[in-house]
Amino acid sequence: MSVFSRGFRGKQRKDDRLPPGQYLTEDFPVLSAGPTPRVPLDRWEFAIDTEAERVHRWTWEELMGLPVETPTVDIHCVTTWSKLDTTWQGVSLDVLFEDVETAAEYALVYSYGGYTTNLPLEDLLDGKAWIVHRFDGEELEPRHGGPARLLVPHLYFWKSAKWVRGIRLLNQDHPGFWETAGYHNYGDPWREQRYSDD
Ligand SMILES: Nc1nc2c(c(=O)[nH]1)N[C@H]1C(S)=C(S)[C@@H](COP(=O)(O)O)O[C@H]1N2
Ligand SMILES: [Mo]
Repeated sequence: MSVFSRGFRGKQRKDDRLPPGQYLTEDFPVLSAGPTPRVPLDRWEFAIDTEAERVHRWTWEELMGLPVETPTVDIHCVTTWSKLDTTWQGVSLDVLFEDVETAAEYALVYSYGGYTTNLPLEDLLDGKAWIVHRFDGEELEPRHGGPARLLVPHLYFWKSAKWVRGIRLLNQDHPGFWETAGYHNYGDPWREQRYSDD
C-alpha cells in the first residue's frame, strides 16, 4: 500500500513540480562561468562576515563536526532544465547562523574562484538553504562545486554558489555575478524571474 501510493503520488505530481518554461532532465548538466578552483581541505575555510565586521569562520574539520541534514529537493536552472528529487548532504545555514548577530537584510555569497551571487538573508534561513558536500550519496564532485557548495533550491540554481567560501552580510543589496549581467535580482523559478526586467 505505501509503495503503491508513493509511486502514484510521485507520477501524479511530476508536472506540478515543474516551474513555467522548464523541462525535466535526468542528467546533471555542468554550468560554470570559469575553471574549477581546487582548494586543499586543510586550507579550505568558510566564513560569515557581518555588517559589524565580525567574522565567523569554520575550517573543513569544524564544518564536518556539525549536524548533517539530507535534503531531497528539486532544482531549476535558468537555462530551463529542472531535476527532481536530488539528494544532498550538508549543514543547514540555520546551524551556521546560530551564533551570528546581525540586523542585515542582504547576503552576498562568494566563492573560491571569484563567483558571487546575492539574495535576501531570509532566503538562507528557516530550513531553506544548506552548505552541501555530498550529492547522491557520494562526495560532491569538483565540477559540481566540491568540496562544498551552497544549495538554495527554491531559487534558480545560479544562486547555489559552487565552491562556496563565505557569506557577507550587508545593509544594502549588492548584485552578484549573474545579477550584474542582466539576470533577475531575486530569481524565483515559479514567477519565472529569469532576466532583470521579468
Ligand atoms: N562558483 C560558481 N557557482 C555557480 C556557477 C558558477 O559559474 N560558479 N554557476 C551557477 C549556475 S548558472 C548553475 S545552473 C549552477 C550549476 O551547477 P552544476 O554545474 O552543479 O549543475 O551552479 C551555479 N553556481
Ligand atoms: Mo544556471
